[in-house]
Amino acid sequence: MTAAERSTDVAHPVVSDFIARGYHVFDGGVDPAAASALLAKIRALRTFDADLFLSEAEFDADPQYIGVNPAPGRNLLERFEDDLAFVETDPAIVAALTALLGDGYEILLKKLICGVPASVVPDWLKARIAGNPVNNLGAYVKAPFRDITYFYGIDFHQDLIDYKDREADFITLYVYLHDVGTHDAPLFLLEDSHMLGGTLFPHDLTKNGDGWLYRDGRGHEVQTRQHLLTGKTGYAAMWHACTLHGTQPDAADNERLSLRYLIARKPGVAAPGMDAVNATLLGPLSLEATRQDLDARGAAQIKANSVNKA
Ligand SMILES: O=C(O)CCC(=O)C(=O)O
Repeated sequence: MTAAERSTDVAHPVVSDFIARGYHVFDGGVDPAAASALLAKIRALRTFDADLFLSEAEFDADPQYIGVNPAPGRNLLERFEDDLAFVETDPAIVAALTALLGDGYEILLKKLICGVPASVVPDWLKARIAGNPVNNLGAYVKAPFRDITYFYGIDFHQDLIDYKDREADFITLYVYLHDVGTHDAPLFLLEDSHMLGGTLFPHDLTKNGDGWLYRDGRGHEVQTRQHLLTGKTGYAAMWHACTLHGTQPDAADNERLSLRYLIARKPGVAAPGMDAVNATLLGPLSLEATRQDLDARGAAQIKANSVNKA
């Protein structure tokens, strides 16, 4: 890569947005017709109703908290590779990813996320998970349906949470497959939170005004602004692996269906955009431990939740 190409990458708006705020929203998003067509195919395969869930007795007979999320061979999106071109070859997305991560960036993971509406979550389950910081419902969903990740809200977290000992050299790309308003469990994102680098989950957040005071436990703090990611079909945004975000339980009658990608620089490939962003962070780029909310089986051992007070 030439010096001129390097400076072009660093000048791209996605890089300045990541430095200034920790995220970037794509004006106009991606092709809404293609998003709707994919959504129709998904809905033809899966009904998002109470039948997704194990009974309480079935769950208690053999609780499984690990291996209950999409993985290679158990990922609904694997059958839709061609249908995902509207995201993966979208010129604005490709240009932003190239500016941040360099050539040949790689997709670490792509999956469908369902925000499950309150109307279909069984009462026994609601009672058990009330107040938990991470309500990923995979453990309670019947095995054949674990090719999607199901959330009933998740407290503010960094996507670094799943990657201990890995550098924050990756981004998350989120695409809404239908219109998402304030009642459809939109993502809440804390602007400027990336600045403190990696910090342990659950995070030290105090609500004030239209945002949150965020402390890293190492002597730094940053005043963040809460930004709600609402938008039309095809809405697309990406954020840094240290940017705090979360969702409240879906209070609407309908599920929210979104695409979630994690995309990283290829090992050994120059990524001047991401290097420029990471050079501005005050805290570490990687953590030996990312969370302290789970017991040895992977069950919640802390009851606390900030985003539900947002
Ligand atoms: O879509 C959601 O409800 C939350 C997803 C999320 O924050 C994540 O996957 O990191």
